[in-house]
Amino acid sequence: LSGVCFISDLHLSVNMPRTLAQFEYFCETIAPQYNALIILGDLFEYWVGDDAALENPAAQRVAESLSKLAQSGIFIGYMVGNRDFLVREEYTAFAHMTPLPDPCVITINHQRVLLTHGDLMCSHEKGYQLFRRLVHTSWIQNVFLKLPLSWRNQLAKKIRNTSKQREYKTHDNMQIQDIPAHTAEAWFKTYASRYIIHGHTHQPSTHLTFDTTRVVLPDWECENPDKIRWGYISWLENKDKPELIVITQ
Ligand code: OKV
Ligand code: MN
Repeated sequence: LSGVCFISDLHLSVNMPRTLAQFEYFCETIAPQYNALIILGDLFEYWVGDDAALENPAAQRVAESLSKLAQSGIFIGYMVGNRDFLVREEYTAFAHMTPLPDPCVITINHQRVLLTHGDLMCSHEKGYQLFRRLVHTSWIQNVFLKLPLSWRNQLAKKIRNTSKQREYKTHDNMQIQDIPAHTAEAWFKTYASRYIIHGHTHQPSTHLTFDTTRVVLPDWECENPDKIRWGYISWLENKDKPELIVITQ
């Protein structure tokens, strides 16, 4: 068995011990069956700078699991998401991951496959796209990263709480809307790809048209033993299409 596997939206933090344990299990038993593991963002629930990883046991355990995988010869690609976008080279190198830009095109079995976290395709989320442009501005990131860690932690917590309140006010359920069809179409065209693999929307599915396939990764949520959800996309070497695997209990 060989090929590539994809995961995203684990939203790991110290408050997610069971989801973290599930990720460690995944790294020990499933990922080793592939040549490459590609992480498509939101591996962590929040990130305020690579220096914070030193005092974050979850970030340390993730790095340990990934380093073991890398040492066994498995390529680990990592694209940041909308929550862990401040992960930089210091942490990716520490965890033996290779940073990937968002979006990027890879070739599998002579077919162009577009990889993206997915938030950039949420063109209908105007408020979010404004927030994204702000926090992706390099000088604003640099100012933020120069603040003392305790200030960054406090500021980030405030921003998360404000965002949560707003989401609860606007939607009764906290679901992220699916990608608009015309946006997906435009991305397929722009990148001349037959496949798009992404996460972010937490709505795992395979969307087929006559000439395109968009496969959406599941989020991971294993804290409640009666409501477990995790999964990955498996693209085996000799197969011409990917397979979405979602485990729920
Ligand atoms: C990540 C999201 C919190 C969504 C802040 C500049 C600024 C970076 C930051 C602070 C917040 C990331 C880094 C976090 C994502 C949220 C709330 C909603 C929808 C600044 C650069 F502007 F304050 F100077 N942040 N954190 N959200 O807690 O990880 O994606 S975070
Ligand atoms: Mn996301």
